[in-house]
Amino acid sequence: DIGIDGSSDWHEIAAPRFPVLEPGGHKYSRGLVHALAGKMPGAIALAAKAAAHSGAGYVRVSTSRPIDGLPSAIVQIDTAEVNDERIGCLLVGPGLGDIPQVLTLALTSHAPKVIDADGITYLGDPERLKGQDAIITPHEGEFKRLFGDIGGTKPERALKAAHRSGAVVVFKGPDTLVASPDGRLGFAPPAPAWLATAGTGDVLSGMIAALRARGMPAFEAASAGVWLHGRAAELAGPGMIADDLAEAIPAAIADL
Ligand code: NPW
Ligand code: AMP
Ligand code: MG
Repeated sequence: DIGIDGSSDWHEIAAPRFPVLEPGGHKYSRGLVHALAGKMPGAIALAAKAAAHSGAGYVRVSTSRPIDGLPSAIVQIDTAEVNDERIGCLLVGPGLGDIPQVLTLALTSHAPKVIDADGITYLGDPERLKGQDAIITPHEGEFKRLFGDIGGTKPERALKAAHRSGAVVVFKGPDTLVASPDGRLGFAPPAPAWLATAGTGDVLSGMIAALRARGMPAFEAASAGVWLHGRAAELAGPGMIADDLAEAIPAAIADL
């Protein structure tokens, strides 16, 4: 039985834990995000760009073919050092396509993880998340693929999914909410309708990965990421595309 209590908004949950930049830090101490690419390089490029704009000191992408437009990220062809101790967060799923082996490789890593998109689809069984320090970011379709038909309201379904998988669940949509296996629930403020456009989910996964890599705990990183994502969409305005959304992140952070 999971009761819905302790619900609160981002300011109560995550604002006090938002990372401050240490003047003496360096790129590794500011968080290394390692992203695993797949068949659609555009999606991981959006996520990598969003992670960099969200303050990750270092973004690395493993891929089997070159990815354009990412001069600040290290792009590694045909290697994936998923057990590098410096990884603050591993990101898998955006643009992955039908390469479940990449997900299986990610699950061998001890690093905290954000699993999105096709990574969620190819998990198959939420039991595979047990013992993983994972945040998953499903939309309604991905949620049903992984958890089947869980009854109840959206908050009840999210909490049951978090409880079953042991992962923090960011259940996306016009009314995104964040559920923790320990029963905490965070509600995002309503996001502008123009956020529903291709690639914005990929941007969100990169943002959350950066905040996790910068040291925020999973539930707080997920909540802060969702809140900043909606705020960046407001600032980017109607007609924005996912590329614009990633570029609006620094203004959303400056606005805090
Ligand atoms: P319906 O229409 O409701 O019956 P998929 P995806 C259902 C990459 N991308 N929101 C819906 O069914 C992603 O990262 C690459 C959305 C629909 O048929 C993934 O790797 C881009 N869908 C991959 O593409 C930019 C909902 O689910 C199905 C839903 C596929 O991701 C774009 C869609 O799910 C994209 O991000 C909801 N709220 N509720 C790039 N630039 O390279 C139900 N559905 O098939 O997993 O497709 O989300 O587009
Ligand atoms: P994805 O489904 O992975 O492409 O992610 C889409 C993003 O847009 C998520 O952050 C959703 O929460 C958000 N989103 C989807 N539908 C709406 C909507 N109607 N209004 C506002 N935001 C939405
Ligand atoms: Mg998506």
